[in-house]
Amino acid sequence: MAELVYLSLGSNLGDREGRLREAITRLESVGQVVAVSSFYETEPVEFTSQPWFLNCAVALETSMMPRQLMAALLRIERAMRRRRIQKKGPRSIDIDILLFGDAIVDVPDLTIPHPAMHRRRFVLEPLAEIAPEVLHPLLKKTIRELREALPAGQEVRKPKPEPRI
Ligand code: PH2
Ligand code: MG
Ligand code: MG
Repeated sequence: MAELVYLSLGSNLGDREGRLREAITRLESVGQVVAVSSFYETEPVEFTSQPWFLNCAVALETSMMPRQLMAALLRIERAMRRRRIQKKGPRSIDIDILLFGDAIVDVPDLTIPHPAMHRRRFVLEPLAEIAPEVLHPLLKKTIRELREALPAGQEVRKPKPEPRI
């Protein structure tokens, strides 16, 4: 049975737009990409002394199980030569699982829903574009409600029209 999964993609090194597009293309081997948000120019948060990111959200239909999906996403990151040097630091590509249907998963190295998603404007702004009414299975609030509850700050700009893929 296929599940509808929401992912957050980010890049702040090199050709950021090209990286997001390449990752989205590679996701076609993991499932069916059913929606892609605009690409947002976002201020780095948590580890702040690094370049601005380009972030987007992707809806993916997949029949993989959560850990299998996680492994597939790590393989894409590796194929795209992501290097892990600084935790939360600059990266060529980052692909995070936000929601996996309404599953709740908490095993070593994998927590779903993503434990920081409701605090991050760079996640909620793109996600609200493609999934405003989707319910966070733990917080029982919609993505739109979570975005509206964010405190001011964390600059997010929407410069790019929706990518045609
Ligand atoms: N990812 C992080 C830490 N900080 N900031 C922005 N704007 N975008 C990101 O994707 C991001 C971040 C850790 O994965
Ligand atoms: Mg991340
Ligand atoms: Mg990650």
